[in-house]
Amino acid sequence: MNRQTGKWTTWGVAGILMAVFWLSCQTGSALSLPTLAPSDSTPEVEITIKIQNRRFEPGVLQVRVGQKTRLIFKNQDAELHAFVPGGLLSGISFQVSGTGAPEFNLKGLRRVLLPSSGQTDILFVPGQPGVYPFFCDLPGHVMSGSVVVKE
Ligand SMILES: [Cu+2]
Repeated sequence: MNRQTGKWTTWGVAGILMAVFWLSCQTGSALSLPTLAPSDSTPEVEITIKIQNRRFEPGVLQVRVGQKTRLIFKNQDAELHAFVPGGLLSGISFQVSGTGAPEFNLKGLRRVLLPSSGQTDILFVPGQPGVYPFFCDLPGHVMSGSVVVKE
């Protein structure tokens, strides 16, 4: 090995060490974000939305980017309602549980039908800040609300 090669080898090793360090930082930050995996014990924020007299109550919800969030819908009316999430859950992972009936389309979750006295939980981690309107699309129901996702 001549002097020139030795110099480049040193730089090469330094470069690899920097790449490994950078990758470990990336992995570290990725691991600190909450996921929906059962092993993830990150605390959840729970928000209960009551549906009563054809209204979502509260109508405006505030959540945070990266905060594991559980929306709990309780239909206290004697009739069927729907939760249409709009773009809120587009491109992110979510879980739907409870007595609601989720319906899907090519974009993801189209809506969840909420039976009378039923409860549906939607667990997700908000990804993008913004205001996401939601509504009930059953005929004649003029019901809407919005989720405000803050940084
Ligand atoms: Cu409705």
